[in-house]
Amino acid sequence: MSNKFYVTTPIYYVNDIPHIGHAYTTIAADVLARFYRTRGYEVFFLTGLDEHGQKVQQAASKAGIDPQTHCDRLMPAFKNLWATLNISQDAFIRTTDKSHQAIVQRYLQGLYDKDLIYQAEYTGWYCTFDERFWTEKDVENGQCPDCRRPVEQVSERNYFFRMSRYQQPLIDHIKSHPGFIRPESRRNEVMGFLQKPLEDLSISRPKSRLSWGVELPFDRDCVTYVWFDALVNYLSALEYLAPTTDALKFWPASVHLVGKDILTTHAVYWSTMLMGMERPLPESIFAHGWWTVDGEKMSKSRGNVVDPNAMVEQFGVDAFRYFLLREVPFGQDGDFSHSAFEGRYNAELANDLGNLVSRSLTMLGNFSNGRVPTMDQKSQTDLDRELAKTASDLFPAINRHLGNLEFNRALETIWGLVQLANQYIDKTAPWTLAKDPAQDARLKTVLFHLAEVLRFLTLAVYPFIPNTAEAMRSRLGLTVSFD
Ligand code: ME8
Repeated sequence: MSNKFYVTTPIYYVNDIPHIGHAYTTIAADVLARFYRTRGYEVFFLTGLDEHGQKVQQAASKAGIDPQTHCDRLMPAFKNLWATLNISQDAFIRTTDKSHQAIVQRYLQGLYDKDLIYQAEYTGWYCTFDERFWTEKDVENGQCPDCRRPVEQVSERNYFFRMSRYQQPLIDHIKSHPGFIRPESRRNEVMGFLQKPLEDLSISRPKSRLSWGVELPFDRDCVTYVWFDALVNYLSALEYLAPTTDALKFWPASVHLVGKDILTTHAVYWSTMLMGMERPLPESIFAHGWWTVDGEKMSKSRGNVVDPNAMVEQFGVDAFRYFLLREVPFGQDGDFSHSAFEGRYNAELANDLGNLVSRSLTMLGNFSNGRVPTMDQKSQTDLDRELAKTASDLFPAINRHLGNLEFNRALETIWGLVQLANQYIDKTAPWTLAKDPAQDARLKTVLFHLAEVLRFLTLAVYPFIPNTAEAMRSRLGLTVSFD
């Protein structure tokens, strides 16, 4: 089989319209999917919606409609945004899909039959917002340690997944697979978390408290915990949404992209669930950082939520994609501000790249009738060799950086070539060469090198800014294929 690459985003809660944070993860996944497709990999790129659970049920009841209608109404906001942002997902999963629910139930039954799920009375501190119990030692001043909202004591019959059994195997796995949790700082965090005894995981909710979920196949009075339902999407989609019947070959996933807020659920819950389900663990889980806006936490109440649609309307989709991945190293927190956005837009997209393309095309048009001339070896100089060498080093560097999910470094390297090419034009001054017929061979060589660099750049920028790459391709009359 050819090389395969399976990338996922979290499935987003349909409790509100998507914002910059959702767009960020999804754009990053799209860049990887496009990049690996151009390299001939068989790619499966999955995104979708997490439609069950308390948050969605609450949002629906606030809107005064039933949860399914609520999900159906909000779903297009996500799908349309992904179309606007040029997201090339291969499948879009909704956890209310009947097939997904049946698969979740199959896994639940399988674990239950193996006695990996058991029933017990549970009393604990419950955070409604986070939909999870906390133990006595976690709770401080009656508050949830995660969201700081008040918690309440709840006692109920519950089903538990024997997560504790997998504590040591998980520690061993993380130790023997250095790339499993990335970046390294996050890996250390998870290892720290695993220093404390790992408890069994409550995977059920009584319908009396929460009815909006997948029913437990072995107890009709309960639905499953939303995270059990949600995490299974990464496997269930391969069974019923992939275009090929042998899509399970994509498992284990190459990389699950997640925000740092949901690393534990992926690195610990999902990994131990997979161990119980006797499936291999994903090759990698990468936790990226969070965006603040003008230095502040983004929130509805502050009124500073960045709407990706508005940004695209103002600056175009490629500028938005470019900024998000260029501004902040993936894995670190970052700040979004209009001034930083406009700064990069003007300097790097309009000035550096835009000027390079238009100057080069104008000169190719004026001095070479719009044709790429043949270069003359004898008239080559060190300037040409430096440019050609930088161009040929570009793809190995992008490959390395994207392998490490260093989107910003990949872009930095590409823009290094853009800037070098602009300097090359300034130094070689083709407009002066064109005035002297004795310099004809030299002029041809310079124009040849410029056209070559534009060809390289068209391919290099494609995963990040596909519309721009398409425009460059057609303006250059290139026949290169991106897929
Ligand atoms: O957690 N900056 O869904 P969710 C960067 N349904 N990224 C952000 C962000 C911010 N300010 N805010 C949100 C869930 N995100 C679950 C996931 S997966 C099996 C289930 C991004 O709608 C980031 O990717 O709350 C984060 O992990 C995701 O949105 C959470 O989206």
